[in-house]
Amino acid sequence: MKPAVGLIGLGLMGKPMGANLLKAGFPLTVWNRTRAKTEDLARQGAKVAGSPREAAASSDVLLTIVSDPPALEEILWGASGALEGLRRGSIYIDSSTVAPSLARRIAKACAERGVEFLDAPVTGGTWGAEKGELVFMVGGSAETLKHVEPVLGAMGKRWFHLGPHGAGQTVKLAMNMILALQVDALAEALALVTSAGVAPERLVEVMQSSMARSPLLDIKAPMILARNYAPSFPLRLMHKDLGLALDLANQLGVPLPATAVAREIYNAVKGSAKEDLDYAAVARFWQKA
Ligand code: NA7
Repeated sequence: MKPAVGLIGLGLMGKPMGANLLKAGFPLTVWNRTRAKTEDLARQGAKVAGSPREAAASSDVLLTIVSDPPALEEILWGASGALEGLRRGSIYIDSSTVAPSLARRIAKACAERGVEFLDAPVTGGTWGAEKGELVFMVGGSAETLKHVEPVLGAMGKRWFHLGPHGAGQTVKLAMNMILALQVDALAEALALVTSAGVAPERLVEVMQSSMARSPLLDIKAPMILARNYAPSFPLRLMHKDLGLALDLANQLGVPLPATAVAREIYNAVKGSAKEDLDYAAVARFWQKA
């Protein structure tokens, strides 16, 4: 019999992940702060819990995917929080992107309750979440990971065991630094070409035949050229991840100069935006000028 899965956080990522768990036949209980977002999954067969605690209590495997460290702390340690609901012997997986130190704190709290924890942030964006092609970066015990492979397989195509608790989050922060810097570099190069009077499409065309080609270019260049920044991966979350990477670097004494500059550019765009934007909108830093 398939384990009962609980899912907390039905944002851009969580909702399609939940739909894929249902499609794969897992009994699913969901909770979301804004209850209206549970309706689609309820129609597809999910039960809706009254609190994070209730969702955790009904699960063999609990999965959370919420915005940031304060959101995760709220659903775990806040009123009717999930931690107190977790059953001894159950497994808890967090797929939010948060600080590695928070992942280790959660692992400790879980161990005290006889619960196995994995930090398992994802890459692949909403597109990967919808297609069931996410990639999980996992920290924690390899044996626990083995147990939940069928659950991860319903939502993703690959998972990497990267080390002890926090290792998944560390690699995820490094991954997002690279994506943020790539899009920032693309936006700068497009600004240069455009100012010099060459059509920006031509740069993209040449890049597609060069070493600078990347899947990221396929997705983000059309958004920048069309100035269409409907959020697939929101800029506010990329800004958060760059901050988390810089915090980690500060703790370790590792200089990240390019990331520090990029974070200021993301910060400027985030500060001047009224609407929720994709992180490709970092190009607005130059487009406004
Ligand atoms: P979204 O679409 O912004 O969704 C965020 C989710 O987090 C959504 O379910 C929110 O509930 C929930 N949230 C945010 N703050 C809180 C608090 N304080 N309490 C409870 N729940 C909260 O993000 P994505 O799905 O794109 O990304 C999720 C994670 O994956 C994030 O860490 C990324 O960096 C990677 P709401 O619906 O607003 O009530």
